[in-house]
Amino acid sequence: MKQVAIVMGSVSDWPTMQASATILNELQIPFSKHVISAHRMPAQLQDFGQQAVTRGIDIIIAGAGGAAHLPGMLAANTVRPVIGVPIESHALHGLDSLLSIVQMPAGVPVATMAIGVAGAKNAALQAASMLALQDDQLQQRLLDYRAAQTQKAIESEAQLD
Ligand code: RP5
Repeated sequence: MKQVAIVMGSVSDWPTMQASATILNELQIPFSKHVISAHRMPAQLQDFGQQAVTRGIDIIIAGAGGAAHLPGMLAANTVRPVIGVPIESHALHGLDSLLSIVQMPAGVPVATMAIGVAGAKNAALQAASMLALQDDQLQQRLLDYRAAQTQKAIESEAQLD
C-alpha cells in the first residue's frame, strides 16, 4: 500500500521534491510519485483527489511553483491531509508559490511548509509524524532520525578550527 503520494506540478519540480522521497525512503514509508499539473491537467487533478481514499493514500505531499494551485485544488477534492511545498520559482524565488499555497481561505486546509528543499524535507517528516500516531515502529524510526540529527549537530562543532 502507498501511504503517501508525492504529487508535483511539473517534472521540473522533481529536483526539489526528491528531498521528500529520500526521507520517506529513509523512514521506510511507502510512497508513490506523480506529475499532475493543475493548469495543464485539471481533469486528472480532480480524479486523483477524488480517488485518493479508495487508492489507499493516507497523506498527499503536493509541490508546486508560481501561481501554485495544485495543493489547494487537491485538498478541495479530498479529505485526506495535504501538505504543500512551495517550489522556489525563478521570477519571485518562491514567494509567489508560498503565498499561493499558504493563503487558503477558511474551509479547506493545506499544511504549508517552507520554500524549496527545506520544505520538501519537512513535508516528509510532517507526514511521518502523522503516520506515527498509529505506528509505534515508525515513531521509533522518527525518534532515531532526530537523535542522529542531534548527534550530527553536536559533532559539527569540531569543524570550527
Ligand atoms: C507549476 O509551474 C509547476 O509546479 C512548476 O513549479 C512551474 C513551472 O512548470 P514548468 O513550466 O517547468 O513545467 O505548475
